[in-house]
Amino acid sequence: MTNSTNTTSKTDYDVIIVGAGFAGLTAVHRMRELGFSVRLFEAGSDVGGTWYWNQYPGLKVDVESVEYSLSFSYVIEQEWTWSERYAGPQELCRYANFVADRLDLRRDIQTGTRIDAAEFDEGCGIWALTTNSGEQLRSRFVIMCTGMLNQPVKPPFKGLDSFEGKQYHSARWPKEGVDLSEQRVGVIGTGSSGVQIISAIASQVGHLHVFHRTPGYCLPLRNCVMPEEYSTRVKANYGEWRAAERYNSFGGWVALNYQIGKPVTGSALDATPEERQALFDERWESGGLSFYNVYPDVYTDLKANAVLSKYLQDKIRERVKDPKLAEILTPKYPALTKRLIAETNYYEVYEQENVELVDLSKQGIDEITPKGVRVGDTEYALDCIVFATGFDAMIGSLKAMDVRGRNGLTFAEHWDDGARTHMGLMSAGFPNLFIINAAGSPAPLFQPIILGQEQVQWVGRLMIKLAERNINCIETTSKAEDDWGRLCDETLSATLFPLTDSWYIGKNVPGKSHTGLAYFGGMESYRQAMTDAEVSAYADDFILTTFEG
Ligand code: N01
Repeated sequence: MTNSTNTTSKTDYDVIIVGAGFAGLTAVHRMRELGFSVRLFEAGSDVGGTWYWNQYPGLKVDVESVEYSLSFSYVIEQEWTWSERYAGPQELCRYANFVADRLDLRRDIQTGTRIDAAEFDEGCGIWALTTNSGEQLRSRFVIMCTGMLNQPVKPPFKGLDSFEGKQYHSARWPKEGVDLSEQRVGVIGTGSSGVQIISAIASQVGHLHVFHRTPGYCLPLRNCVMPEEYSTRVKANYGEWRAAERYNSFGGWVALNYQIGKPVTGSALDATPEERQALFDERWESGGLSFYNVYPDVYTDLKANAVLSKYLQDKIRERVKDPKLAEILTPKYPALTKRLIAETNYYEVYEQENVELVDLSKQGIDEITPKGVRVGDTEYALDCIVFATGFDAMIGSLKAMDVRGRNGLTFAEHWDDGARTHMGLMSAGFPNLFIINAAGSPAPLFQPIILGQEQVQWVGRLMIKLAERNINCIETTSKAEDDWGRLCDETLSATLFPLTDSWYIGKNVPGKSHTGLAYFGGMESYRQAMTDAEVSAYADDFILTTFEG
């Protein structure tokens, strides 16, 4: 522990939180429970986070609503009832509002206010933040709840700005909706966003061109009106459900055919073909992302994975009648190494006469023209282009902000060559700043609401411990970052994920490094690392400072 001289220790709040998604709401509640003064700033005009920003047609959450919800409040769990098995963004935003009102969080939340800049004052260990209206605020701690999939990316196509029609990004869809009827629409991208948009708009638009580069494993979501019996049963057993979620190391969700999914142990290769078929069929019928809960070695062993991949490839070939089209739409990479895509009647859309797939696997988009999209010698005339081209995942939102730590260091500079964090929670040179569901955490492979809650709990306990010891500044070390980055990369290379280009490993953004981007070792070992830091009283891997005065 070092001592330093206090310059101006006056603060407006103990903690400033950025972002009013589920993690931000959790953080406000927890900080207040612990007795800290807190203020949350949100750029959007309302709470809801990712569900506030993503409101494109057809969007449904791909984890069951009863699980994709906050678990720290018994009152919230019991009083809120979901209307659908998989809620849409409007209902998820209503839920976020319900949480904010029911827990009386709103008085500490300022919406419509973006934090434009944050600067660490090294003289006193305090953050000075500036909002978009020029308001200046000082806080001892900052918790960034800015989301792992928040910063949209658009490929830098030649002629992008020349297009005379309308263009939209899936992640910034106008809340008032867009009338696409009779329009010639082009959708670029067939990840989760593109597939849901395509399925929803195909029957409304005049003509739909799908610009398709890599096929994904798309599976039926099987959404439905929430069965009352199911909702009641979950509420009566929420404790058991939540525990099962927390200890499901990959995924972090467990619902299966409205039951708690039994954890599967053992190798896919040791099971008989009949056993595998029965397990896979059960998941297929259950719908959604339940294939994440199959034999654990599908993540690590190509032969085990091939069994699952073939099952899912056959399902696509059964659904797509035209063999040539089926070939284009069938992925060849190991299943699960890119996020599964939960859909409703996606493959069937291609049977419609007004829908045309443009295969980009051999010839990419050459340019956007004033009239549409050109691929090779063909120009596709369009009234509207939808970019469903994804996000600068894990690091994008912090890199885009003007956050300056020690020596004016920004995240854009610090993470230029790959993400650098310790446990995905802190970054060297950014004292007293915590990040939730971010780079270096298991967030891409675990339910981010649960992870966010556990991280916020960890931060809260840390802040209490610091206060008890009269320490007012904590910072992780470069060595801890190096070690954690190495661990992230080792856990990644022990899996099949490096075999496929995806946002999990930064390969959706040209030139982006995968180093330290996410922790692939599962939630149990991640939790252990967080616990070890606490047990050691932050002695290793952290610098603790007390400012006098
Ligand atoms: O983004 P993506 P997303 N030319 O990166 C294509 C979560 N999410 O917004 O695969 C042509 O997955 C790219 O092609 P390719 C979920 O975790 C959840 O769909 O790189 N195409 C790909 O098809 C998800 O995984 C929900 O060959 C180009 C697409 O754009 C994550 O967000 C809903 C291209 C991008 O797909 C991201 O999903 C939505 C180019 N130059 C999202 N560049 C639910 O809960 C990119 N593409 C339901």
